[in-house]
Amino acid sequence: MSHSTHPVTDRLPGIEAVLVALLAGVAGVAGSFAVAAFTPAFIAGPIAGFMARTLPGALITFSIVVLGDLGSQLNVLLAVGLSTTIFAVAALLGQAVGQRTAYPIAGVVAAATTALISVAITAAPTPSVVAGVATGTVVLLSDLSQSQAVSSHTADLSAGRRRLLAAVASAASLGIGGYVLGSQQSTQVSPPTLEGAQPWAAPEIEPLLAEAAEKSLGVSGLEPLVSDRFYEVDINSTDPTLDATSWSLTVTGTVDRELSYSYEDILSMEVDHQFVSLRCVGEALNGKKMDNALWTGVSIMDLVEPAGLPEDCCVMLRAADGFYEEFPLSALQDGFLAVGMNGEPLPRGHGYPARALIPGHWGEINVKWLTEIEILEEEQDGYWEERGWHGTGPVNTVAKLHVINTLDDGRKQVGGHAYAGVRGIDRVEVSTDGGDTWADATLSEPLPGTDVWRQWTYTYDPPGGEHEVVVRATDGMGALQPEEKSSPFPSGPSGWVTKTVR
Ligand SMILES: Nc1nc2c(c(=O)[nH]1)N[C@H]1C(S)=C(S)[C@@H](COP(=O)(O)O)O[C@H]1N2
Ligand SMILES: [Mo]
Repeated sequence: MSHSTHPVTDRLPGIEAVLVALLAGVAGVAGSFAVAAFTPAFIAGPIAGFMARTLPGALITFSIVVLGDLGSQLNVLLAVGLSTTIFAVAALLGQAVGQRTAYPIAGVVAAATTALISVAITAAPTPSVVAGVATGTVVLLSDLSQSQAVSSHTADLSAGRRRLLAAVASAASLGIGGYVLGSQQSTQVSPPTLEGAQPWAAPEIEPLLAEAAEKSLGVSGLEPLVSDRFYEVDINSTDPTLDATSWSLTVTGTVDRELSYSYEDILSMEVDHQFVSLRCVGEALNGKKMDNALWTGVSIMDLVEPAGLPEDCCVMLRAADGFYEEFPLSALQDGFLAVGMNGEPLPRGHGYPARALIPGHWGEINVKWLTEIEILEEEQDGYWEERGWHGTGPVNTVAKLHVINTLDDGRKQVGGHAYAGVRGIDRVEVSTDGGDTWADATLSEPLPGTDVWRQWTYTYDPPGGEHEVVVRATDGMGALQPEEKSSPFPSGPSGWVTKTVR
């Protein structure tokens, strides 16, 4: 094969070169995914994060409030597209250099450039090298097949076709292979085995989980009191992968002395197991970003008090993913540092190795992947407050309507969860006539804990035809949930949930 026979007429970047480059880019992204899966080492991870951090707050708010989960999916899709384009530029560069020399180095240049760009963005060598090899392979194979076509005196058109076909075939197989490999990877991190320290496996856990199962109402389709699928909300589309053995939690700022705790330090402290519910300030009124779990952890005050605290003001919690949230020092009093969830080490998606739980407050200050507790003398904005949200305060009272069943006898059964943070839930009422008349719903028996949701259910004979079901909760202070509807932005959704039932 002789590369000197490259058609010199092929001006770059012709449509064909661009297509080959894009295919090579697809293979490169798949190669990165094959090794990194959905971790920050995946090329699209940091790019999606960068976009989420730098796009205008109004656009992000629109995405959260109007698009919901679709918004973050679009962001990931956009990041994958951008990553493909970036690798395609590397492939184009390879082709351009390859054309100007007598040596078959297009693939090598494409591979090296891709790997370099990837490592600069992700700081992860292995997935970057694999991405480079995948990109380079597509460029190399398309290059080879073209020179073969040319040297076998095939017509120019056919040479171009063969080149493109080789790129399609190699990119498709590398792409599918990479996707399958990446999807099969477990991205859960297992904690280091520390002798005698597995507080999430304590004997108290099983009975508590059993209690939650028993107290859950037997309403078909209603999530039990300990959520099957706990929602996740993150500023990044890939979760950090922290190594607990090198992780530490520091107490800094205006303290008498700064402190640092290792994972082992925390696991050897006195632990407690608490049911705590979380709800995201940015969720829809009847959304599903409200859940409950049994958490294992230690008191945050036990960690910060030895540092010597000032009289007042604030605390900033900082995390390994670049997230930070600030709130009054007083809210830290009942703060809990969780290392376990439902009898398991804290899952990566929920903050492994450790997260804060601040009872009664919106989800956002329950900082995951916690690395620093900074004591402040003056107020500062947190990540979401810089973007216009007011999500550091106590949650709004809500009764959700998630289940509408028709029973065998023709009656309707409705149900959901009610939550009011540390105020607790005392009562849930249901109206089946659009709010004219009200009846009490049945509530699940309360679980131990100060910040736990309850389930409610109500069964009734449906009036003929369409009717309006309305639900409202009364908190433990006797306050009725306000009727007036408000958007999640900026301080959380409120209003009575209403649904038309047929
Ligand atoms: N480090 C970090 N902590 C975080 C977030 C984040 O993006 N990064 N999201 C917050 C938000 S907005 C919410 S609602 C809760 C959600 O916790 P979950 O994902 O465990 O349900 O985590 C909070 N803690
Ligand atoms: Mo949130």
